[in-house]
Amino acid sequence: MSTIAYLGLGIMGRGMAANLLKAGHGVTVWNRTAERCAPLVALGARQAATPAHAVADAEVVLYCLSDDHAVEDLVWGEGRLIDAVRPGQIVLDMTTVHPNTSRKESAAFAEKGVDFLDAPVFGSKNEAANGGLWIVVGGKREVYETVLPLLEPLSETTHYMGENGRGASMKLVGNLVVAFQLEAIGEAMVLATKAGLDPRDVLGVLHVTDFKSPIFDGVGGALVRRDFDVNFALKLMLKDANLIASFAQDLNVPLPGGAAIRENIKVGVNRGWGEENASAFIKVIEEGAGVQVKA
Ligand code: NA7
Repeated sequence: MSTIAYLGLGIMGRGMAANLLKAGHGVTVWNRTAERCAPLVALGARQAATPAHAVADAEVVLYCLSDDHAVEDLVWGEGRLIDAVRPGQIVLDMTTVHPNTSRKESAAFAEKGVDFLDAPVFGSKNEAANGGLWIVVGGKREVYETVLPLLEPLSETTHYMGENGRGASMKLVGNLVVAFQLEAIGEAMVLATKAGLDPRDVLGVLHVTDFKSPIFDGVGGALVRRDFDVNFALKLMLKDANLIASFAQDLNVPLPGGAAIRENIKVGVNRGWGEENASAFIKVIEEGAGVQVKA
């Protein structure tokens, strides 16, 4: 069993830290808002007052924060993680960040004799809680193989994508597909509703066709129930859409569809739905059509 530090106990981090504890690892947790550590302490975690205290005895350090700015704060800013790590430790960043941020982290940790993996995850609240995430990893293959036993209780599958930055790149590629699926089910359900189709009948057909998708089932079902409770916040989806746009810009890849979806997400956040589930931007499509999808 390993000695682990888990930093950042948001929706994703708290599920992953709990699964590491359940797998029998010794876990020390830290979160910027200290009260959020309580449920993990109840499961047997040790709570640290600072990131430096959390990583002092750790063999492996994992963190999952909201965005690139939070990672900058933890590593080089207030958290000063870069001063706290020791040679021989392994650090995994599970946040969705720009691949350039992953490469910057990797270079900085390498100077300290620390191996780094970018290891963002697909899945949201339920998959994090149930150990059903899909993890995409960039970094040295031998380091990936060393940490695989730790990733198993967190994930349904893990995927080695190549050098540092490639895990982060895969995550943005996947999130582009997710964005299209949300836009697709939103536009389809709004059109169907305005055409007088019963939304449940529409979902019944989509569920069995050769273009079915678990996202269509999940988001479509929540849409007819008007359930926008947060699994993955719309404000974070906007963050990801901005990352995808910047990543594509760096590579001079046109993403006309992605750009259109980003505009809808932006409007949704400006309408005050940023703290709701990512699917809440479908309300922007509804407003455009003057209908509401409900059973
Ligand atoms: P949440 O539930 O919004 O959690 C975000 C976490 O990041 C939470 O622990 C925050 O601490 C922490 N955070 C945010 N800003 C900072 C700074 N500046 N310094 C330190 N810690 C910070 O997000 P999710 O768990 O849903 O998502 C996490 C990632 O996975 C994200 O990249 C998604 O796109 C995918 P707090 O509790 O607010 O003090």
